[in-house]
Amino acid sequence: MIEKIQVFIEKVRNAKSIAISGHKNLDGDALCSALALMKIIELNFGKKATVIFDGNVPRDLDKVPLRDQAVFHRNLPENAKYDLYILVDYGTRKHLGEIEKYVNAADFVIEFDHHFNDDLVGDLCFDNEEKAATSQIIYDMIRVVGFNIDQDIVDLIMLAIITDTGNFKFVRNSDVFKDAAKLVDSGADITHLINILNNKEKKTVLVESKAVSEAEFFMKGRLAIATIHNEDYKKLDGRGEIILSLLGQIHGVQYVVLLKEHKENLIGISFRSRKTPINQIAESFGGGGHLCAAGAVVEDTLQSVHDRVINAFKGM
Ligand SMILES: [Mn+2]
Repeated sequence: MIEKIQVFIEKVRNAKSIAISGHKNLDGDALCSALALMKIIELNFGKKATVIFDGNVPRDLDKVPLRDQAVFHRNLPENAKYDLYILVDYGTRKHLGEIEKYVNAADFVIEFDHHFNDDLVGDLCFDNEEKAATSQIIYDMIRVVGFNIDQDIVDLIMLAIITDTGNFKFVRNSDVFKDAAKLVDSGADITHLINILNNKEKKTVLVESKAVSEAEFFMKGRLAIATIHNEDYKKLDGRGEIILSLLGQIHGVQYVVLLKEHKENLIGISFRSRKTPINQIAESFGGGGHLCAAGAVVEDTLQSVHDRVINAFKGM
């Protein structure tokens, strides 16, 4: 870790221009880890790194500290080039979207990530799949080096943990709580930070609640399927995580599926399971993911995908 951090410090110190990005369609961990790193570089190296994103930033992240510093890639100056590129929480190369060309053009790439990836993009990699959030890897580095931090950095690291653990529901080890305890001691106010995230548009919440109230139930109530038609999909803003979570709270429901009609004949499917792995079902639709939380995008009609999903669960 120390040797790698020394390389990190040297590369940041010598870079003339630095960019930082997460995966396309940012989530809380990707955005907040990127902004935290930007502020660390500013405070400790006196340099301005540019946070660049592709895709959408959900409205619930609008009020996170320094949000206005993140630049949509199309708003960059023409011929923008960065000699040092830092990737955070990016997943795999195919999740980079349009920023991949800037990453490829950089002289050196550093990555911080907690996703499984067998094709690392970085020349210097701080990857740890055990971490609940990428921001925890950055927090480790802060403490090893003794980097100066401020309230924004503390809040951003905690926000990344809060969002990636679903408000601490998906915590896998005590590491998260140790980091969270230190962040609270450093001034992070969890109630305030969760309130920052309560910032969705009304139309989004109405679409989410409609999908829940119109959900269908199969296999004696063990399988719930919610559907979002294209006209509502535009109002969704994000992945509809709360639809899956609400249906999963119902007594007896073991599996929840959310069908999202991105456009005609292009259907996003999210699969959730309480216990039995469903990643193979996602794979049978050309997708993948974690054992109990997976997804796919399928070129087919909504009705056909709906029927294929019910078939895929037969015998479960
Ligand atoms: Mn993450």
